[in-house]
Amino acid sequence: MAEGIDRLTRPEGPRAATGIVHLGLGAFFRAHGAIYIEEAMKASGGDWGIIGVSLMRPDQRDAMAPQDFAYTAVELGPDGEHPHVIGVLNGVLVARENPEAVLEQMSDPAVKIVSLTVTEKGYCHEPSTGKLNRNHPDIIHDLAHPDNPVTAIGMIVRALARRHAAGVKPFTVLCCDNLPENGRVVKGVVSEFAALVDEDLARWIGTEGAFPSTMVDRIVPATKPEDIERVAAMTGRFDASPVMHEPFRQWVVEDRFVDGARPDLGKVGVELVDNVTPYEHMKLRCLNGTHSSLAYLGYLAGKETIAECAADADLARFCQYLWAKEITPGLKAPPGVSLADYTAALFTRYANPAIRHRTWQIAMDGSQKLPQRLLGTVAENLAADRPISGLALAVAAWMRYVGGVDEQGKPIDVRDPLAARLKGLSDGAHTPAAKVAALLTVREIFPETLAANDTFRNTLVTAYTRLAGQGALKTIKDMIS
Ligand code: CS2
Repeated sequence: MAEGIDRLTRPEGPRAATGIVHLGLGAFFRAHGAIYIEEAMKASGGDWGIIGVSLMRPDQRDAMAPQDFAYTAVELGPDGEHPHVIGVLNGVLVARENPEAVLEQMSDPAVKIVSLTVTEKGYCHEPSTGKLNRNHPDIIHDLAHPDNPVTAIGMIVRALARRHAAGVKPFTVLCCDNLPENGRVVKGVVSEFAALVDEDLARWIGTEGAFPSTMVDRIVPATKPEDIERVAAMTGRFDASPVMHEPFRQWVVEDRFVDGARPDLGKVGVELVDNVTPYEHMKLRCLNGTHSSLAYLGYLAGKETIAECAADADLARFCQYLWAKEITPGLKAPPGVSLADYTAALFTRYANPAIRHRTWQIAMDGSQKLPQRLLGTVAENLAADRPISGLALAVAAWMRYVGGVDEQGKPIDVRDPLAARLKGLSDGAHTPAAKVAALLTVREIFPETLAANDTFRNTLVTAYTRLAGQGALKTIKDMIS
């Protein structure tokens, strides 16, 4: 701890009783949903205090417990850094240490919402189909040990089973991850898992439960050690776990909660809608689609952050090209939204030099991200005779990336649940065409029809060959000139 500096303390005032359990307490939720929920309680009251759950590691709890679970959220704006102390967390549980405490908390009738940010891979589904992966070792574990679950899905089903048995209504499951129709996907995997346990339970979840889909947006780079030092110097308080975020935020939520029980989110700028799909397509494809494209191409080109990519004239033009020619032409804009304004604002967000969002961080878990970010657009463009060369270049860059060697011949630290398999496929093939063919066989990522499409395959081979032969920057330059 920085010497002579007091530890951060909770903001004064009464503490709200717990109404929400949040699974997967990472920086994103603490910089997004938690702040909205705190503001909603300040505006309209309600018992919506949050118990966070770390699924695996105790670090987050251990860092925050000495400061009574308060933390600093720092807005990184063009005019400087603005810290706010957030006191909405009532505690943090660590599921691996004590799954029973988590199940008890989730079974408490006072808990009305279980929200989640467990990242794409946390749903143990097949990204290309959205179905539960029944061969997932953790799912096999949770089916065999229902009172000792390790996955969010196992925890939700067990807690719902206990509520069902006790005659307590289900909680609303509020997914806040970047999945397409995220509520529907979670409902699907939860129902499939529940049906393997007890048909009656699955029926009850289907009729009484609620799984609203949401679109979440705020850029939240991982907190770095130097951020912790800077926050201490800025605020005069030591916070072991601050979060850093951009000024922009958006949360669009389908207004379907069990008994309508939720914080007054509409009061604080959350958009409550009947159908989130157009918002979520826009966001996943425009933002996350280009984020991943810049992450793979930028990483290969030696760019450390998205802001560095945005400052590179060729990568910037490539990103604008993707939006204008390949992504937005097939999108249906949400009511009242101009896609041109939306993407222009996105570019300004990317260019914010205060946000040091690493390409390596965004490149993680590509196998779980590609389908909803890039491949859906590719499939629709192929069907409608629209261009795909920019998107295919991004997918080819991912193929190079998972090969595990950068353009200088240095190893890449590839983080992905399928990393070993992807590397094996890439290493086992010796020409660009063979590598593309090998990686296209991964059905969890590429659906059969897309993998079999000759235009897609040939465009990928051309792109891969260029990336391997002349590097990412030259390939991009040639493509957009
Ligand atoms: C990013 C997202 O890490 C990633 O894959 O694309 O976390 C992105 O920053 C958020 O979705 C922005 O809302």
